[in-house]
Amino acid sequence: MNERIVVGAALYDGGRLLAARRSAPPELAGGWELPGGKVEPGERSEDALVRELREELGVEAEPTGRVPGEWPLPKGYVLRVWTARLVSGEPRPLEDHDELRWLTPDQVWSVDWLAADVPAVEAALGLP
Ligand code: 9L3
Ligand code: MG
Repeated sequence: MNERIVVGAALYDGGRLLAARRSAPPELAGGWELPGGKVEPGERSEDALVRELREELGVEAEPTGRVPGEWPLPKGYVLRVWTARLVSGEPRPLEDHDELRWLTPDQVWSVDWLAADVPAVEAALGLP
């Protein structure tokens, strides 16, 4: 039985954190999240993170550290988060998102984060 792990990126650039608004599935649409997705069987978590950011945002990024903790998701998945930095490219909402926002520290709670992402974002604040 595979571990059900979803990886998310606290992608920081110049002290701002990237938030992505989901466009799918319908029950999550409109909610904001740390971009990322499911780890595939046999895949390393950091590799999954890099792959997801490439697919979803069209950027090359580098994980810089694990954010301590893990947070439950529906269907037995858990969310694990890494801080990350941009290596190249400018994020665009290519897949599953319809808006991206770079949030300054005072703007972090201005978006409606998905439930699981609230404690994950709290844990990631100040870590870059
Ligand atoms: N999820 C929650 N917060 C996140 C991410 C990346 C994902 N920061 C949830 C949404 C889906 C599931 O995990 O229910 C799988 O995510 P994806 O593969 O659809 O991005
Ligand atoms: Mg995803």
